Amino acid sequence: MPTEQLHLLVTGFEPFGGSVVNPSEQAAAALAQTPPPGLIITPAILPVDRLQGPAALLTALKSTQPQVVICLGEASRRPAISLERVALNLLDYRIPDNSGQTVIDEPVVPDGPAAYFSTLPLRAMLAAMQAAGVPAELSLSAGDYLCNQVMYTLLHHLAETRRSIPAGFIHLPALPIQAAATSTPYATQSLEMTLLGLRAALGTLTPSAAAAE
Ligand code: PCA
Repeated sequence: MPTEQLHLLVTGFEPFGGSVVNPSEQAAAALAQTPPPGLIITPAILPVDRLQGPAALLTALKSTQPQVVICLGEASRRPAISLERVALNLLDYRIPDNSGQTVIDEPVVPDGPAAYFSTLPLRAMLAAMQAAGVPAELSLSAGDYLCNQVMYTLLHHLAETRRSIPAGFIHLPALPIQAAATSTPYATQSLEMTLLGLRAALGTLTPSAAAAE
């Protein structure tokens, strides 16, 4: 008997801020290559560009028509996987994007709602990651850079198109090789540990979790 499979879009970002790797790019590719049982994962790597990043997300969303969307990004210097609760309608880039563009105190969507909540099962995902022995936490906000912009764009698009599928953003710690490249090392997480956590989190998604669409 064929078993029902859940289609996920999992996005990552290209490297940024002078780094040559991004854990989110590697994690999205690895998850798509070896997905947890019952899941079919389409990966998409987004440019760290204020216009092209959100546009690439919307293109991937339209072409894959997923039942769940999980966007991944790097939050270097955070010691644990962060399940983002809120996307703010605010851009205030602390560093330029990869095209050299900076945005200060602008909305993601003019006249859009102030914020959107993640619709992923965050508490269940947190519990699953911690049970797997992976450092993880809930995080109030995805910040005010590209990751927040993509999370807001995602949730705004789904709201505007009246699609109530589980969707949200997860920030990942930097990889050890990134801290090794600096003279002031900081807490990191190996890709293996990150993937263990993400696989546990994805295991909380069942076809019934996405049936609300
Ligand atoms: N992290 C950045 C943008 C790209 C990424 O991986 C952020 O936290 O906004």
